[in-house]
Amino acid sequence: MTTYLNDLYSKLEAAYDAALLSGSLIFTASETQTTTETEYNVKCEVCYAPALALKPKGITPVVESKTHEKIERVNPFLPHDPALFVANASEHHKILLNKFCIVPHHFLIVTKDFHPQTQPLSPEDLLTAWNALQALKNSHPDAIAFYNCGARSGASQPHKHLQILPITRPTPITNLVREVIQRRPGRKETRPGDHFTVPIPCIHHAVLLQDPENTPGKDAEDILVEAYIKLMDSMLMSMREYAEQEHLSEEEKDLVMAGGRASGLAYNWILTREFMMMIPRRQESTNLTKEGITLNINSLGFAGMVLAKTPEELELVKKRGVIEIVAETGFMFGKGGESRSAEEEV
Ligand code: B4P
Repeated sequence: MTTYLNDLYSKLEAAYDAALLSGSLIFTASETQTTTETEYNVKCEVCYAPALALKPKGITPVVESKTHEKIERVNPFLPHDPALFVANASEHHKILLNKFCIVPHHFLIVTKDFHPQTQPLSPEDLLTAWNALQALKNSHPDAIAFYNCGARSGASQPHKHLQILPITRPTPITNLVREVIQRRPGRKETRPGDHFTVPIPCIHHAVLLQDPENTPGKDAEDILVEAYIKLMDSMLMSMREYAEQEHLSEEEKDLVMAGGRASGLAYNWILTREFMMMIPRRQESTNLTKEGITLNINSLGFAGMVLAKTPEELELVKKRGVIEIVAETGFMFGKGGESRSAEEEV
């Protein structure tokens, strides 16, 4: 394995402690509540962090003169704040601490040069995320990597960055995947390399990853790239099928097909040491309620973890359930009559 990530956790701890002490990093305390979503056989999480409602949104006003005020977008990753730098992660990636974290040691894998967040992941991006998860496997075996790709994916920063949440418990999606792939009488065994889906009512695809140690002729990069291409193909095919449904309006078809063109594609991507998953996004936020409430959803939503910043948002998630509200930001099955193909049935 690459030497870039040697002692990753000790480096994260040292950088985190120093950044917290100096005020360069803002940790927001939160309260996590669990929802039991019996229809989907999963317990999900709502993380309630009211203080985050005050966080700046990536736009910094710069006063140009007394008469002209210019709003300028500042890239927080180029140049980065040295206090948030942890280590280089590869020749072309650096690790930065998430300045606004809820989970301690939450970090970002950022390209050293500017690349847009609308770009697909490169083989080196995939391998770097994988290597980081491997580097944490003793301290955080259930850590999760994610990428919010494109305009409707929940990304707030346009410079390419993957994120890793070093959590000590399996996320709801990891639990759901483990449940789905479990060998059971009457159920087809899911083997490494197989494609599968979980009971989430919107288009998504997942692949159970092969173990590079036990897969002759393939290294980790081959396995990751193969899985990524397989998921991308399946996702685009599902979106084309979705757009062909007769009951969809022309506007709706355009929206789906825009997603099918690389420039308009928005999706969430999740990686653990066990599986990779991709979920195309139809919209950035949940549908506006009549009370005027809407929640921004990023990849963590599809990991079964939603962030609520106001009591009203918390109430909405608890009332409707995480899976239901998250799914409406993707391309839902059932709503309007569309169905899964037989291959996708769990
Ligand atoms: P993006 O992909 O652009 O967006 P995001 O993760 O959805 O974060 P966003 O900024 O929209 O945060 P939100 O309030 O929804 O990622 C940008 C990343 O860069 C973020 O992690 C951001 O915090 C970080 N960042 C911004 N400025 C920075 C700087 N100057 N230096 C370094 N890093 C910087 O959510 C707030 C945080 O909570 C996010 O980190 C989010 O990932 C996390 N979160 C969301 N849901 C969660 C959940 N259920 N449980 C735990 N954490 C959760």
